Amino acid sequence: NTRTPLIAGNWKMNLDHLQAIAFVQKLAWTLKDAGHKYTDVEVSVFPPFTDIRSVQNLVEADKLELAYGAQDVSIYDSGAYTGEIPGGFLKALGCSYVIIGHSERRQYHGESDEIVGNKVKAALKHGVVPVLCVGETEAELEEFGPSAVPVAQLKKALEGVSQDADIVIAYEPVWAIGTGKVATEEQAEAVCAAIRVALGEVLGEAAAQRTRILYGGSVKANNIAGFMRQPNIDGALVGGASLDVAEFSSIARFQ
Ligand code: G2H
Repeated sequence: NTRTPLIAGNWKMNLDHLQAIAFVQKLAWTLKDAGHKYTDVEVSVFPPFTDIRSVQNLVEADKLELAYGAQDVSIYDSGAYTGEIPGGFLKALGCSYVIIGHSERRQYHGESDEIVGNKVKAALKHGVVPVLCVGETEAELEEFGPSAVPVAQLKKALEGVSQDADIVIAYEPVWAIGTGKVATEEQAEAVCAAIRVALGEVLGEAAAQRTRILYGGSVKANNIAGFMRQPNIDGALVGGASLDVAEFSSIARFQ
């Protein structure tokens, strides 16, 4: 396939803007030293909102081969929505991507499939690529089997999205997030393959072939290679292991 792999570092609520500057500088040097080619594997970081301007300055000043994005976006464009950040502001800060529907937002902030779908549309409207997260809890896995819940979440979130939309999907089994419990390569591949079939049904075959599907959930340097060998896994959304420069840059090299 011709999909460029994407290694995405979801910092969650870690690293303030000063730590972010030090981290991004070190990451860029480490990747460069290792001979990393951005055109072969795209690397993106997802810092907290308050870090994005600092990351932008650094990336632009030093012409770093590094993408960045936000961890959430408002469904609104502007107005009286205290605490919200709209897609237009992310675009203005050079964000390529925005994570949408992460299980932590679904769980702790009550984000429904409908809200997630509206956020996907809000991001697309402003030219920011949504990284749409789907995944099942352990109880859902037992009740409905491996791919039913992620596929249903995907279909709901993509209602009304155009066939030529540029999106990324991240399959993150909730039972494997930050728990150290990793899905096997075969388990992850089976769900990602089912997601690709569903993408074909909703957005058409061309979109299904073009769209990158990432695996997320306790990805580390010592398990990335196995995931990247799978035909339907095009990268990883990395949480804990994205906070360590050496570990994250190893992951970006699949080793
Ligand atoms: C899943 C993942 C990144 P971790 O949330 O989104 O985190 O790699 O820590 O399981």
